[in-house]
Amino acid sequence: MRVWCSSGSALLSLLLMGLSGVALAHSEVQDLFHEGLAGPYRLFVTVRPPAVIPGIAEVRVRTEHDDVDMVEVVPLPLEGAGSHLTPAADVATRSERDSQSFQASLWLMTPGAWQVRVTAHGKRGSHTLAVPVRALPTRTEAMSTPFSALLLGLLVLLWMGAASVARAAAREARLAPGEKLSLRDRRRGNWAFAATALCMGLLVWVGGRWWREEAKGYEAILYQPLKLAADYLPKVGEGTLALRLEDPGWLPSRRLDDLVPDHEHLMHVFIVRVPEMDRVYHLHPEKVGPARFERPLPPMPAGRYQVWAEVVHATGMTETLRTELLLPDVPGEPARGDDALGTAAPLSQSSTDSRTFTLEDGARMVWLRDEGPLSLDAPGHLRFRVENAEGHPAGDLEPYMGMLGHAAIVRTDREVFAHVHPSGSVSMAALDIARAALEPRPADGAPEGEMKHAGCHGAVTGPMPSDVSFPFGFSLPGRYRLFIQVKRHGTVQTAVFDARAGGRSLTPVSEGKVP
Ligand SMILES: [Cu+2]
Repeated sequence: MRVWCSSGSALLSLLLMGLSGVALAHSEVQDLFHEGLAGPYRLFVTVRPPAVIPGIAEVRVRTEHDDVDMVEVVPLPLEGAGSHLTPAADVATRSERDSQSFQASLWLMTPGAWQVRVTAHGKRGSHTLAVPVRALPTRTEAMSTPFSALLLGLLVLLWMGAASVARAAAREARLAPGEKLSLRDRRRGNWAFAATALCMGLLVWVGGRWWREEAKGYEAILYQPLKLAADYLPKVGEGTLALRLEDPGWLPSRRLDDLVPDHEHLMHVFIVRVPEMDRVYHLHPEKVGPARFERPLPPMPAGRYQVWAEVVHATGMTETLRTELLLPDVPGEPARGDDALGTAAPLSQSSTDSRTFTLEDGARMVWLRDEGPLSLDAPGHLRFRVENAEGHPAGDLEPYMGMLGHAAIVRTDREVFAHVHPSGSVSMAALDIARAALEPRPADGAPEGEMKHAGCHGAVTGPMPSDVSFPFGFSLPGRYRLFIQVKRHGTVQTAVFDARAGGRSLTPVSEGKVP
């Protein structure tokens, strides 16, 4: 910053930036949430990853109890040699308004899978929690017109100023006091003016080229998710979904054959009919070949569908891939295994503020929330209660893929998608990788799968509960639809809620106006 303000060359680079019309700036990124135990301390960690890498991740930690004296945070690669070389940790600053909240900023230097280790120090000792974080350069931003105009004005000023100084020097430097300018002096001055202006022009042109090359270089490392191609195979069974992954070539180290299961499946797919979002399908395609997955479809009405597929690489890098799919009426087969489906009122006919939903089995799910739109940047718990027909808490929720509930939170313009669990929005598989380096592995024969997830990922032991909650916060404004899935008596039930984050509208919004 010092150099920026004091040196002419920095001003020149600023001007060159103006000419190229591109600047790198912060852009919107969905926050990550994780709630878990660091020893005896329950911590709610929010990470806002940077949109530009190297960049700064903002970390917020809230402790459930008031006996934590200090919180330290440190970023590490999620796996590989770097994951064992812990640099010095930063001490998080305690909030003045809330003594149980801490905040820190961390540099993430390279794109890929990272983890943030959070250590809580207090009366009950020092204990650490690891939170996986994706560091992805996602965007460059164009410079605003007023700023471009300002820089262009400064450029012209500097250009003319330099040329005028050269003219004056060439014309008058050697004149004695009081001596008049000769025609020759004037000519020499004009030549100096022209030559300097030309040199400056050349400098600006070379600088502009250099800047564009830099911008192009950066654009080449911008994150490109794996490409997803979806096809409908009517001839296979009653209709099958075929998915194919393709690597657009982003990081040479990314592979298609290294996917690992995340809560028991290699791929989780959410299919939502658009634009009304009145049907949702949560399917788990199986691998049928290299980068190819298939799954029989349940009965589905004809229409246009948005497909989100979630995969996790062995590196702990999670990716959400998306595509669209046009379907005719699909005869389909009844959903099997962990596959589930749900229906809801079309977006255009529903309120942006719904609190109860009648489940297919006659019970109802209630969203325990405050009045009005949801606050932005206010991480907390989205709480839901299942009540039986008599209006009493049902007390019969069973683990579904190892967890008490699964939530898909979708902004209605489909630009934001989050798959959230009672432990947060970080991937379970990445969480296991992060935790493996911190904890001794379970001994051979220790219960895996459902019980492991139930114990580790915020589910329950003892009597079955009625409530499920998801640590989450809305960091981007807009209208959202929430698909909440729980399992009762062996059947998955899907509830659908609508909400607006930020803004004020609580009236029904028609499709043309969303979000
Ligand atoms: Cu899930």
